[in-house]
Amino acid sequence: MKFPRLPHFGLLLFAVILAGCSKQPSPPAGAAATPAKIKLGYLVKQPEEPWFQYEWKGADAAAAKYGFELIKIAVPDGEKTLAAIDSLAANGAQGFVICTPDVRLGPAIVAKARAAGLKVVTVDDRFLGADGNFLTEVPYLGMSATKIGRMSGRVLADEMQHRGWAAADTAACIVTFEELATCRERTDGIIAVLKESGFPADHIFKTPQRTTDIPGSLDAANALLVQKSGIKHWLVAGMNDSGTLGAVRATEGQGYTAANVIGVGINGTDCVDELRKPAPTGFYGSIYASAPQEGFRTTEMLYFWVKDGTPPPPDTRSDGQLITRENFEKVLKAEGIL
Ligand code: FCA
Repeated sequence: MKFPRLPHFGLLLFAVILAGCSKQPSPPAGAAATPAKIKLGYLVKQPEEPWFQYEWKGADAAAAKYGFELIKIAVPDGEKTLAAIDSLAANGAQGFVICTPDVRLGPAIVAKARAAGLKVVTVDDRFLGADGNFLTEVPYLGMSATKIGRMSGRVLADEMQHRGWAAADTAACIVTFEELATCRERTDGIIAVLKESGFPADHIFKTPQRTTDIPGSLDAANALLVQKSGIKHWLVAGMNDSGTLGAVRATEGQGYTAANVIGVGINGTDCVDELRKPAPTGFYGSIYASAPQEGFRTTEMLYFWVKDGTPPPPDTRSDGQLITRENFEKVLKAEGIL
């Protein structure tokens, strides 16, 4: 069977042109099948604190590894938090990690996120329900607070013994922020270990900080120190580095020197300048918990939840390790902080 050549060629040409035309408005080959990039938010209450900057850094590393887009937003109050959720939804995000400025905002945050179809993972500060109990249905990742507090207490007790201080003229100044469970568990852990180690309970003084920053803890410690005379040595601790740093500054203001003060922080990210000072201060060390790993792991969990529908475990805890002037550079270098 013979086909006329020209018409056949003409048809073919026509088909090629048609195909070419139909391809014009489409994206480049292959792109049409690629799903849109996953977008995830990371909202933090105190972006000025190095702790949260390092969480963001860890989250950035997860975004680079898995190829999602990370939207970092500072949420210092409730209004900014709710506005941030609106903005994430408008930007096409599928979920967010949050360290909320107020744990009692939990139900409102969850309701807003649900309405916008966003998944939520909490980090550090766990949401509370209207009944005051944890909102356990929202996945949480945070410090092993009691354990880390107990480590801080152990360091205080051991270093006091090492320096040969008598309990009779030593007292403990514990700056507290009991509104937050993670903070209360830490300072309770510190106090429990001091008591277990034989430190007199009536020499342990709690003093509440109104704001969770250095000025807040400085004020809290000052209020205590001015009332207590005749104390030769102070053990100083709080729920994080800022809590302890403010209290150490307060002891300095009252004329105590590094030789008379043992200060132990928690976080390990916010005391780098202090540990780098040429001469030692009353800030002896800190229990380092990995902020970069918290940032990495929370966003990694959220990514797989969005991508594959695998929900994160309900409660994940991170551990701590002591850093002092002797080892902080080595530990923080290994963590990518220095
Ligand atoms: C709380 C504190 C932070 C950090 C975090 C793990 O949010 O405010 O400094 O300690 O827990």
